[in-house]
Amino acid sequence: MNKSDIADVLNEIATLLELKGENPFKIRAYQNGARKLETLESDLADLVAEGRLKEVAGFGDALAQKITELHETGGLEFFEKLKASVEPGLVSMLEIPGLGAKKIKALHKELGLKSIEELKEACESGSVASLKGFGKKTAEKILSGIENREAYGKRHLWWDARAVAEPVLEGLKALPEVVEASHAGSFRRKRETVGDLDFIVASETPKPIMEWFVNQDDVKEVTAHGETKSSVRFESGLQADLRVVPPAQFAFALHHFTGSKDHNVAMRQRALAKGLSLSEWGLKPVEDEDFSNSKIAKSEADIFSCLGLEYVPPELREGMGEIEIAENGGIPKLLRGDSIRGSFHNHTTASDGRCSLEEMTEAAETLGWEYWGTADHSKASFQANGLDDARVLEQIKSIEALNDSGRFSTHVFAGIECDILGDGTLDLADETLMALDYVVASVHISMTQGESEMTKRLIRAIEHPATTMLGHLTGRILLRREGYKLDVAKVVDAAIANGVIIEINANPRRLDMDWRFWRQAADKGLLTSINPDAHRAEHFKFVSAGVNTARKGWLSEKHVFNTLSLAEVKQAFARRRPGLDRLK
Ligand code: DGT
Ligand code: CA
Ligand code: CA
Ligand code: ZN
Repeated sequence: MNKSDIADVLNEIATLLELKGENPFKIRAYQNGARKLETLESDLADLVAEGRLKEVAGFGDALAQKITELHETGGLEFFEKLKASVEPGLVSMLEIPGLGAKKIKALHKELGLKSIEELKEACESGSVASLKGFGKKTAEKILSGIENREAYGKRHLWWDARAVAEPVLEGLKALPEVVEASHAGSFRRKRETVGDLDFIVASETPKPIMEWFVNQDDVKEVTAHGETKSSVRFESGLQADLRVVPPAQFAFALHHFTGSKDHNVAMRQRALAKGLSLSEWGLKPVEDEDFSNSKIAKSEADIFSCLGLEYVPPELREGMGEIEIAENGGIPKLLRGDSIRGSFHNHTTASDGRCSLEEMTEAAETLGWEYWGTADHSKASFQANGLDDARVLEQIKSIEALNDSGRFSTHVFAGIECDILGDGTLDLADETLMALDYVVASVHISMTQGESEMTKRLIRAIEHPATTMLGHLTGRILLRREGYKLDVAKVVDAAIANGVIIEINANPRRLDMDWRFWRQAADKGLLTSINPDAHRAEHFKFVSAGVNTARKGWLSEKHVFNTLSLAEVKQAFARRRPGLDRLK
């Protein structure tokens, strides 16, 4: 275990002791120990090895022994026993604002409450209010605390977090004391969801910056307000950490707090192999006690280069082998948002979209897109007003008329989001499908099939000659519903074998197929298209969320179909459908 992991354990011990009503001095000793450990500049491994924990950091015998045991074995018998002796539901009650260990003990003893759910019921039924030392007001406060905790406990979509994060960063950058400022953490790594926001600022005068940060308009609660670190909670429930460091330390802190943890571990190992110790404070010879001889890094790129590595973009810092690849100069040139020249899979008023063909085309033209394509629902999605064969043929005609009219410089392709029926057949007649420029095949019905049935179903749809791409592969809705079960590798192989694209559905709630699958799939030859699944013109901008997914999946321009020019797309569609003649 490293320093911060051990500090977490010590803090947890303090909490457990508090719940058991132990001696306050003992409790404080663990809390102080955790803090000391967190700010310890010397290398823990060295101190343990040399038996100098007590001498250098001033830990007492008992604490030094526990830290050593945790460091060497990753566990602690004392801690395990302590944990087992306390009801776990009581520990989680500590997270409720205004509820300390003393009150929790009383609730447990007097009402026999063992979990937050039971506590909630007891508040609602009035039994908490009638308890001595509690009262109606306290019960109400606990209840609202429980409700807030549910809202605060959850993760947030990256897209929603961005709406909060961007103005904060702009605000920070505008402060006169700020030399440099950046996002960090999972937000900077462009994870699909984020737990909290992290900001790193370079400045010699942190105080006014902290003041500004905790006094922002939509801050609902200040959870920490220190000299160099503050944390706040916004109205949305999203929490944000700010750390201010001296300019010379900025690159190191930015790298450290961008993470991921796994990436940092791999980087530290790499540094150690060169006799260096890397941390948020700097990169110094292992044998140095402090960072006065740290290497100088003006940017993160300098840190990587000190370790003989190519620069690794934040999106790739997930501890998935990126260091080894950077060592051999193999980091790809990742896709950029401005390479996107159009998009497929968009809905219009013909099915469940909010904008007409013309309105969507106008918006696409404003974005500078060379083309965009319709993909309204097919008839099996009747709740979305899906199109039957006749309506599809009608829509093709209006699209041709619009293209012929020359009203817009953006070309419109005629496509469909055709339902994949339960048995893997497609929802429209073959002639209809072949009359379209392209077909996005998606599952919206019979989603509860087992893995092997679903896999076979998707492969059958892939093998249909009209299928151009697969829509939202797993059907997941982030933070709400798991995707359906399927064998992704088999479906990917079938798509490659049949020249079918698998989309990155760029709706911020979907981001499906997930970035974790893309690196390997693209290596095998799979193409993607970044599709906004727009249901109104403003949704075209979802494409940027899809670009994040592509970048996290190590994709470059060459892997992405909608980076092709209009002429190239036309050629690709014609190749797939030789001799195709529109039904007039
Ligand atoms: P999140 O907020 O759950 O979406 O994920 P992150 O990655 O933003 O995590 P967060 O906010 O706890 O910390 C930001 C980064 O700082 C994290 O990716 C790595 C670094 N970091 C923070 N705390 C620790 C720690 O205790 N140990 C290590 N090794 N790294 C840490
Ligand atoms: Ca974070
Ligand atoms: Ca954080
Ligand atoms: Zn769909």
